Amino acid sequence: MLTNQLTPEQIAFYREHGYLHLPRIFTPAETDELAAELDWLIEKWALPDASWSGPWRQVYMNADTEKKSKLVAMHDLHFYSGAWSRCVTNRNLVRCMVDLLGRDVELHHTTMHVKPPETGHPFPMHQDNAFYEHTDGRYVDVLVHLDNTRHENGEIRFLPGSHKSGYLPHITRTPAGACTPHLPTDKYALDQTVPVPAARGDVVIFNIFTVHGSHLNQTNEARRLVRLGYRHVENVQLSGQSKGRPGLMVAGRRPRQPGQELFSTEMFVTNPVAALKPATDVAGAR
Ligand SMILES: O=C(O)CCC(=O)C(=O)O
Repeated sequence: MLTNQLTPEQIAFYREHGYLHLPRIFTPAETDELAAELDWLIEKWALPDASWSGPWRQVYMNADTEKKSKLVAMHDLHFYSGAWSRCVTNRNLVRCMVDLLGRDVELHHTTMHVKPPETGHPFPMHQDNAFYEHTDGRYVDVLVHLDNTRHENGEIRFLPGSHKSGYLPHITRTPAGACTPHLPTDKYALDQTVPVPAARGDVVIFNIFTVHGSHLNQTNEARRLVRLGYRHVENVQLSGQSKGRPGLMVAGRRPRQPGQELFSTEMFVTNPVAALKPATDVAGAR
């Protein structure tokens, strides 16, 4: 079995705090290849502005920045690039997932988050379970760093131990209509969080219930991150992004339940254009 990549101390840190920084999971050569492929994806496929909506925008940005702020994003990079397929099955990374999730691990999604220079979109505090709701906490999000991060370009920030509270109610509507799920800014402030700056080739992982967010990118270079979502194969998804879609088994096996059918061979997306619309157009996705 693929296991024992993480030390007992690292596993205990993740269980206690709900996140963990893992330096140098990818070699410099692997990181260079992933970054080059990411740039190609940004040019050819990504949505140039998949910004999140909601009243939090006025709290974290002044009026001028708010108008200019953008997020470059797309889902499922591994459907478009072989390098990103190799990334999701990286042996060291998969061993970490087995250490945290158990023997049978399924890939759920990959999502690009690129904060463009100077006004790259902040993220209000939220739990990822608000976007892809699962039955339990056996779900790890992995942020692959293609650039060094720090305060100035909006490194990831966490509320330590917040995963222990389980799923919290998020704001999903305002009087003006639906908005991107987020936690109230008066109760969950970015300033109360722990920053986790990381280097190119590092990953930062966190639990699906860990409250997190990030500040604006104020530098003159893009900040490129890709999130990979892995779950225990028996952690059933209840709603949101990619629900009902089988994922790649990256470790172990998919147990068969009594009477369970094989997966359909029909295409699961009937309207690929609709599937790529940003969060503001597709409730529960981003
Ligand atoms: O890209 C960021 O700074 C935030 C990432 C995030 O919130 C997420 O992946 O859920």
